[in-house]
Amino acid sequence: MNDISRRGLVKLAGIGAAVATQLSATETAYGFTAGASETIAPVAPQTHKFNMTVEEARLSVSRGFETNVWAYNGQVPGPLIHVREGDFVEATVTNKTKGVHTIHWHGMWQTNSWRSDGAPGINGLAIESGGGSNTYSFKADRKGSLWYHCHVEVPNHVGVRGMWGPLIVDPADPLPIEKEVTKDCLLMFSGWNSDVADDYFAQEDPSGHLNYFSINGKSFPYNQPIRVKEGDVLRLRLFAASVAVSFHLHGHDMLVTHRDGMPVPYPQLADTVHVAMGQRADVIVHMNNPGRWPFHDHADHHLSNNGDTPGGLFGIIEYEEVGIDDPWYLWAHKKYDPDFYFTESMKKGYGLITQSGFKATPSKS
Ligand SMILES: [Cu+2]
Repeated sequence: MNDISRRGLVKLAGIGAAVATQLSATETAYGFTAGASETIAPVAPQTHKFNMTVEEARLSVSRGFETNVWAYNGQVPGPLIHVREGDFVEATVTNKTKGVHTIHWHGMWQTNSWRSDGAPGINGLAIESGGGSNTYSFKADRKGSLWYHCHVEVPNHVGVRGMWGPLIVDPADPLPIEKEVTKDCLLMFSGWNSDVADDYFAQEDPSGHLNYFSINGKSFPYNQPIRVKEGDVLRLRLFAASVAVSFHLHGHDMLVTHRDGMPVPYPQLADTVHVAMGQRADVIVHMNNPGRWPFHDHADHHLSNNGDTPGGLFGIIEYEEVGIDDPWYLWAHKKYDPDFYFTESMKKGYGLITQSGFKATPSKS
């Protein structure tokens, strides 16, 4: 080995040691190995140009409960936007509804692109109803678990009309622990108000009286299990889109690695993770305890469907090893959708990735 490459390695080891200092205590306790940072070949930034729509539709959230939504590309949650740090996004959005809307790209700095921030009357205009359009252009200058949402009459449009979707920016320099992840799941938490379900333009603040709650647009038991196998390293990306959650997972500790897309200085083990309105938390879980395990919000009101329990923000992790055929298992006959938590979509490369499973029923106009 010559001196130059040795010096390079020493330098790299120094960087690795810095990361390891941050992570080692928790990672060691947790059974992960903190490897030295690897050099990552720089990738040329790409430009992702795509079209989006806002459509009037009916979303079935729970048995007996449908609501009017303004759905990005006809689906709730809106389609996954998945890019890499440093890529460029050019999204042309056409508004096919009777309301006015924007897209705010929550978390982006919008350096030199402030007019694409989506705050109406402040840095741009809302997109006109009945076919108006706007193009948002910006560089993905933030990384991690971001999201997008409308910024018009937020208590209605974001609060109870489903105007939100995930925006994942892969970091150029992922932490060693991120490279261990074998399964990615995105969970977007929201509330609904059946009193205003049929009236897009109800006058009262509709987010003040929520009586249904959902993960990715469906209340328990109409949502889906997360299927894993022993040895999986599961990342849950938690999005408090329109309700705050105290997310609890049975049988495991979760390592909180990122808040709002950014690595936390001291990753922390927790069995309950609070995510305030608008925030995101990434947690990584070592799947080492085969069984069937609930995960749920610990705000008790959120565990009901208009008062009926169990319901709302509740789900189940199913280990393959234990199967699902106990006759008393309440989800034994569930039809399984492997993309309900965007797991398959996250493997499909970059750009705008739609999910047919989240399509709402188009409204007749
Ligand atoms: Cu809107």
